[in-house]
Amino acid sequence: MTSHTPDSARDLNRNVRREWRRLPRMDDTELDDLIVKLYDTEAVKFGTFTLKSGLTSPVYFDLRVIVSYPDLMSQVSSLLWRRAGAGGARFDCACGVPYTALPLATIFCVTERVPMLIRRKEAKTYGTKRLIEGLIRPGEVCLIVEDVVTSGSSVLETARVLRGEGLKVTDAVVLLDRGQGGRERLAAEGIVLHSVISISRLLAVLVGSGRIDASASSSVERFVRENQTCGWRAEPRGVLGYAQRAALPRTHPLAARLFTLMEEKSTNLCVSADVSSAAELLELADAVGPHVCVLKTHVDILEDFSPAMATALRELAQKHNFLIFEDRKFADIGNTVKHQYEGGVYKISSWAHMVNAHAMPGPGVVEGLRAIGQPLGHGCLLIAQMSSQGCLATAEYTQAVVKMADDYPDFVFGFISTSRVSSDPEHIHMTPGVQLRSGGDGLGQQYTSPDEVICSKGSDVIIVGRGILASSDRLKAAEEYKVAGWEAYLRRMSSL
Ligand code: 5BU
Repeated sequence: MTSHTPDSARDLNRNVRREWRRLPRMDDTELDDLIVKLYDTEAVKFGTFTLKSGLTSPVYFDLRVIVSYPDLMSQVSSLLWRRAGAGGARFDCACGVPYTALPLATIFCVTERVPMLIRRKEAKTYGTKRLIEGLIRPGEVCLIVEDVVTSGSSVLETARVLRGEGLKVTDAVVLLDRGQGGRERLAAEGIVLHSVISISRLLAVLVGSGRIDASASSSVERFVRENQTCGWRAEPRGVLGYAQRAALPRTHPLAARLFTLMEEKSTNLCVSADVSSAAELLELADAVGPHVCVLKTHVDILEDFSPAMATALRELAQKHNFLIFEDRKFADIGNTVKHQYEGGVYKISSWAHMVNAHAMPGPGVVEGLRAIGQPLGHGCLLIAQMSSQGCLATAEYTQAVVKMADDYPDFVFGFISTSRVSSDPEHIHMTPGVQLRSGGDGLGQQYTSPDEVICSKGSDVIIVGRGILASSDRLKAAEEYKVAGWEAYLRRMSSL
C-alpha cells in the first residue's frame, strides 16, 4: 500500500533525526546491572517451563513484566537505541514487534525523535484494512525492535509485512538473543540482528552475582545447544535430500561423493571402529562395509598399526564404497597439525579421506590441515558441539565454528555436532553419541536415538560405536542401525 504524504505532514517531521550521531557507548557495568534487574523483576526465570512448542526449557523469559518498572523501560529502550547505533544500523523509522516490544519502540521513537510504525497483528475488517499504522514512505528503511529472539520468526513476520508495504528492512535490534539460530535465519533473509544481551553473557553475570548456580547455567547452555532452530526446518534450501545436496554447485567434491554413496547404499550410518587390533579393525570393516557410508577410526588406540593395515583398509573402502574418517580431533597451531596429519607413525593424510578438528586454536588449525589435505582431495569436519556431558561449547562458540567453516569451503565440508548447526545444505552434519537406547556410559557420553538425531535435530549421519561393537552379532546390529537411520531420514523427508 502506498501512502501519499501531505506536505504539511512532511513538515511536521522536519526535526526528525535522519542522520546517525554518536551516542554514549554502553558500558559493561550498565549491561550487567540491567541483567541483574531483569532477574530480580522475574523477567527471566530459571526452573522447568513448558514452552508453546511443547519443549521443556530450563529458562523462561517474560519481558512483559518490565512495563511495571518505568526506570527499567527507559534503560532498556535507551540500550536498544545505542546498540542499533553501535552496530551501524541506519534507518528512517522503527517498528516494534507486537506486543512486548511495542512500548519499548514507542519510548525509543519518542525519545530519539524517530517516526514510528505500528504493526497490527490482524488487518482491520473495516475501514482501511491496513496492516501497518503510521505514515508509510515506500523506499524508506525501517528498523525492527524486538524483546527476545529465538528462531527469528516474529521478526521475519513483521519484516515481511513491512516489505510488503514497500519499506526496506535491513536491521533488527533485540534486547536478548537466545542464541538458538535466529541470527542466522535473519541473516539469510538480509536482516542483521543487533542484540543488547547474549545468552552467554546473561548466564555469566547471573552466576557471577550469585543469582543462579553453575548447574542452572549449564543446563540452559545445553538446552540452547540442543535446540538450535537454524536447521533444516527453518531453511527451505536445507530440506533437500542427500542426492540433491550432492548436486549443488557449492558442495565440496568429497561431500558430494559422500551424499551420493549414502543415497546409493541407502545408509546414513557411520560405524565408529573403536577396536584395538588391526585384524579386528579389518574384519569389522569388511563385515559392516556394505552397510555404512563412513567408517570412523581412532588410529591411536590400535596396538599394532602398520602402513600395510592402512592400505588394506583403503582397499576395503574401495570394495564396499565407504569413506574413512580418522577422528583425530586436531587442536594445535597450524604448523604442528600439518606434521601430525602428514607425518609421524600414522601418516593419516595418506589413507583417511576425512579428518576433524577443533576450531579452538583459530583459523590456523584449518589452514595447516588444508595445506596437506586439500591438494589430495580430502576434507575436514569442524567440531561444533560434542556429545559429552558438560561440553564447554557455548552457542556463541558453535556459531563461530560455523563461520570458520564458511571461510574454507574448499576443505571444510561439514560438522561434528549434536544437531544441525548450519543452514547451508552443502554442509554435512555427523552426530556421535547415538544408540537405540538412551542414557550414557558413566564417563560422560550421552546417547540419543537415530530418530531424534536425524528427525528432530536435523543431522545427516549417525555415528555409532558401542551400540554395534558391544553386540554379540555386530553385523546384525549394524543392519539395525542402518535401517533405523535410513527410516528416520525417509520420515524426515516425507514430513516436509
Ligand atoms: P560410542 O561407543 O558410540 O559412544 O562411540 C562414539 C565415538 O564417537 C567415539 O569414538 C568417540 O570418540 C566419538 N565422539 C563422541 O562420542 N563424541 C563427540 O563429541 C566426538 C566424537 Br567429536
